Amino acid sequence: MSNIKGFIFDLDGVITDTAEYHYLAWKRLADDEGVSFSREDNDQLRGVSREASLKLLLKGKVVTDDHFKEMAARKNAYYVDYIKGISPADMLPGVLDILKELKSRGIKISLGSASKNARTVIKGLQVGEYFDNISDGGSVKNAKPAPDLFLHAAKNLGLKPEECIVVEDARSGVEAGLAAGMVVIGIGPAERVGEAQFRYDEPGDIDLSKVLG
Ligand code: B16
Ligand code: MG
Repeated sequence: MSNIKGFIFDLDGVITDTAEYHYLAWKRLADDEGVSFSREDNDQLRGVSREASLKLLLKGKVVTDDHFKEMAARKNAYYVDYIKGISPADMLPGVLDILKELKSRGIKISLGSASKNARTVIKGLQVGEYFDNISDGGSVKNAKPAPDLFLHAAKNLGLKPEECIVVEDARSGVEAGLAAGMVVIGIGPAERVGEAQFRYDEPGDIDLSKVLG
């Protein structure tokens, strides 16, 4: 894999674990609306955009466009409140060392997150200096599993897709990376990310020597 010149990291589940805050915010909205919502339901929303998540949460319940938009905004307001306290201590173990090693190897780094709050989270984690580019929920129209977000990231790094490795914890993200023609490192169980060329249980387990050759 010596042709690799860039890494594109997903955010939630790879750099930090914001899934718990997404859960608390969706749960609060579901309680407001009298809709049932469990942790298992939340796991289906991993890597899924805000609007697509809300559709899944509503489980077919019919609502007006205005009510839908208001609910999406309300969930986000709850979420933004939860992530106010994010600090460097919220980095997943070992990830900072990986970012440092990639930098020392001269490899470019991008974020490739579905979240429109990605910049706020990166700022809270205080790791902005490691990123040559941030592609987030506002960068492209088609969300994962479409390849658009990762192609946007590669283009902004000035690299070809085949020169990039994507690190993803969501099934939709692994599909997006593969559809973009990139090498994918899946984080999590094989049932979820087994389609990726490499798989590790935790992001800190990534063996860069093995992946980069
Ligand atoms: P927002 P990722 C994703 O982040 C989350 O996994 C997913 O739960 C969330 O709905 C999505 O971002 C959109 O987030 O509402 O903040 O725009 O894994 O792509 O970094
Ligand atoms: Mg993720």
